[in-house]
Amino acid sequence: MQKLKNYINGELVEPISDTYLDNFNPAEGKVYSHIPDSGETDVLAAVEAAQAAFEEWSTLPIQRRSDIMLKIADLVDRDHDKLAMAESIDNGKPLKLAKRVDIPRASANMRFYATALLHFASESHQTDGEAINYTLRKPIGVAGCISPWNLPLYLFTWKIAPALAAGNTVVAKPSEVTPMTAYLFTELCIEAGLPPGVLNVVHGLGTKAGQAIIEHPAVPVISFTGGTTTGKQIASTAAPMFKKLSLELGGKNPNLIFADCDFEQALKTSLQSSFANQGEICLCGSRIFIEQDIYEKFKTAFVEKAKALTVGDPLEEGTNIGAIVSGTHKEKILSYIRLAREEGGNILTGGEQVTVPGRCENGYFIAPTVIDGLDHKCRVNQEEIFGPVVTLIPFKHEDEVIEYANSTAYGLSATLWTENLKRAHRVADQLKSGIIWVNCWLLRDLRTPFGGMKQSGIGREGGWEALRFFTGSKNVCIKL
Ligand code: TXE
Repeated sequence: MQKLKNYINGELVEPISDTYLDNFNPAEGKVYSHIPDSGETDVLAAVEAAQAAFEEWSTLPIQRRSDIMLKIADLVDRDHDKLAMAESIDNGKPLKLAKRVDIPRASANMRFYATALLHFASESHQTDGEAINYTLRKPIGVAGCISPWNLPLYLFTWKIAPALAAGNTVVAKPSEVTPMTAYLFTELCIEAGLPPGVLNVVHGLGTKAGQAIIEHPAVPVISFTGGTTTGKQIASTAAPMFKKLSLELGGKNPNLIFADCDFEQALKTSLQSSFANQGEICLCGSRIFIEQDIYEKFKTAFVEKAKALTVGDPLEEGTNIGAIVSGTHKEKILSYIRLAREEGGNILTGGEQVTVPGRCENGYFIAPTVIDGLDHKCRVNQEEIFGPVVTLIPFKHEDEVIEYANSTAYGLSATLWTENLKRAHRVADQLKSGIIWVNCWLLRDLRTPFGGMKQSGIGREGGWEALRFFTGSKNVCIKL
């Protein structure tokens, strides 16, 4: 059985403790590889390597930094099919999704920041002929990048690319639930000739290896994507150490469908925003608010389409819904479905786990689930479920649905369906979300600021935001 290794100082190495964790194939419900159960000593070695590499990497001509990052992107593209297969096996997502979304976006993340760094500039201010100010933006040092299991290589590269492009060196920890593609990525870094210590990847538990990265005094900047609860834990460690912190956390995203929408488009895209990646995307629209006049029409059509989705072997072309990422997460989702029943909800379709015959009979599968009859304030409509579960809620007036949409502790994204331009601007302005899609979903321009409000996190990723996050600014004022 394959044993993954840490990537420290340019080499693939065993964990110092020589202890390993089981890595599951969620579609089959069984262990298929082992990952290092890294601890503080592994993290210390990684940070030392990153510190030693910082001077050279941070002063490397930017074209050289760009070239190496572009070479890595080329190798990701070369190994597209291998990486997509690995992602599908590790996460449980349909192979066709990994091929179409996860791996191309990982390559795009590397390319985007490999070229952005060539154009990243700062500003200068002239003060009434008295003085000239110029702002320096310099790399900070060793960046800690911690990524989750839902879009493993996509979100791992979304963090390390800007950190590296800005001239930092990195100690990264992918989720212990889905470590495989980050491991394969480190093999490509070696092949691309990334200098030793520039990127270090330490595998293991969040509360052990992850915590050791957060609390290491020589890691002044942390970028984290994961659950809100974990985000609070990380912030409580990092804040007293005055670390620079970016937190991309959970969401309970509203999807507002007005009667004047393009009905077929709203229906088709809402199916995607509800169940793509088994609903395990922090941007999924898990609360669907439908204007009363079209509520029954939308409900009937949406439930019919949800029923038609194929839950199956992630490797099969016809599969729409793959395996839930872990047994633990499957139980969490099922607990919320039970809670929905207790809170008086109607399960319109789904609501139970599914047995997929053949090789996947012991895998973790849940049917796409649609629930209505619940108040917008109940727990199922307030708490992140992070699975193939959505609720339908009717509304009569615009100000009513805006109140409902803004009623949770989260504020990551929102989707809005209307053909009325004034309403689109008016409602988007009032929604308390960091990202708002009108008549579309998950249409991404990497230059745009990405992040949430309230308990969906702090800071922004994307575009210049990420390069500003991963650099420190210094203003120099010179008397004329
Ligand atoms: O992720 P965790 P989990 C949500 C989703 C899910 C919940 C928890 O609702 O049910 O978060 O998911 C590392 N110090 N999202 O528990 O714990 C951990 O090893 C340092 C939304 O699977 O947040 C992993 O690498 N690191 C999210 C990463 O943090 C720590 C995507 C995420 O793990 C740590 C995933 C610690 N103390 C889940 N504890 C999104 N916003 O996309 C854990 N980690």
